Amino acid sequence: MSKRAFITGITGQDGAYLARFLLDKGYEVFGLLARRSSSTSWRLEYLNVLSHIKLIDGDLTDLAAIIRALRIAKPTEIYNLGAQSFVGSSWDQPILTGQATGIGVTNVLEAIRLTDSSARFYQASTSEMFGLIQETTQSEKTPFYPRSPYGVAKLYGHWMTVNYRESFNMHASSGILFNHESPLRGIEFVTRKVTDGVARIKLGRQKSLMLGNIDAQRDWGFAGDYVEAMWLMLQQDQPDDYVIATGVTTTVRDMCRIAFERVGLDYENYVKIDPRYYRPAEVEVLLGNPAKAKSRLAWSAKTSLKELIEMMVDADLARVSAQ
Ligand code: NAP
Ligand code: F7E
Repeated sequence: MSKRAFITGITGQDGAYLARFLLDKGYEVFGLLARRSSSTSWRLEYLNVLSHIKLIDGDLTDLAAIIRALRIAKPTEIYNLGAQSFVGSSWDQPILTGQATGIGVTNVLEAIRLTDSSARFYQASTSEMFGLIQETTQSEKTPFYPRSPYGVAKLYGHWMTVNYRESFNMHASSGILFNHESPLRGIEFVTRKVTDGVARIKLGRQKSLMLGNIDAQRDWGFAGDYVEAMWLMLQQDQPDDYVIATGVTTTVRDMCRIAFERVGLDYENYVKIDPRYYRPAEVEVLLGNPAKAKSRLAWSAKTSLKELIEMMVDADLARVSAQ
């Protein structure tokens, strides 16, 4: 029997890459579509996925819609990637973030329990749960200390995943993924904001780039590498939690340097600081230890930050030139 996957957040960055990955493995792929007023399928078109998947209308805050979607899709694997995922917005929309990013996880877990509890479940947890870091390098054993409504909502979803695994013997795994980016990254996130800005400046469409805290440090990897880790977690005999990271951390400032150098410019001449982009509480530094994923899943990040940022600058140059 063919394997069937159901992905929430399929129109997002990771959803598109995961759908492509699973289609290439021969899966039948279904996705939950939170229908909005405008088209949200540009990423699925970019990866030539849209015509090969089945989209089912529904919102993560609507338990009945998720049950209905699971009855239609009958999946063997469920990937919960849907969320209000922008940390900055989570202070402006803390309740919506709690409902979609937090309670949404329980809705999916409950829907699985009520339909077919033998289906395997993946939860998109995050390094933002470490927030105010309690150890220099963060592993599965590092205590959590979230610093935003987003981080708090994700931590709730993380513990619900652990709880359903322990209470109902469900095959529920949680990937604690550190930042991962790609040409399909939303424009509000700092890497894509920078690579888009670099392309516009190089092509004479923009003069400068306004950023917030450029001394923040992140462990950045490529989304295309990270979706394989999600899939590997669901292929294990036992469900578990895994940190997925590169093990290298870099400042926003150095990421800017790499991006501007790609087009022969010096970031110091273009990047300006605008306190509007400072956050009420900042996560200053994140650095993951992916040793468990390496030993148990045989997974490691393949793409360096330089390769990633150059790929993103090149894609934005092509996009902006075509506009
Ligand atoms: P993304 O591009 O922001 O995608 C989020 C997806 O969730 C979109 O498809 C969005 O639909 C959907 N969504 C939002 N609210 C929803 C709701 N109420 N009901 C149903 N769907 C809803 O995020 P991403 O970067 O692909 O990340 C995927 C997941 O991993 C997210 O849960 C994120 O929090 C988590 N994560 C991301 C990273 C990272 O660095 N990328 C790291 C750790 C964890 P629309 O397109 O219609 O808005
Ligand atoms: O910020 C700083 C900002 O918004 C990174 C999400 O996918 O990864 C992502 O969350 C850093 C922060 O990502 C600007 O203050 C400076 O320190 O790209 P970001 P994030 O907040 O790390 C985690 C793992 C997730 O789970 C989330 O879903 O960059 N920064 N200046 C800026 N950030 C933005 N967005 N814009 C600026 O102008």
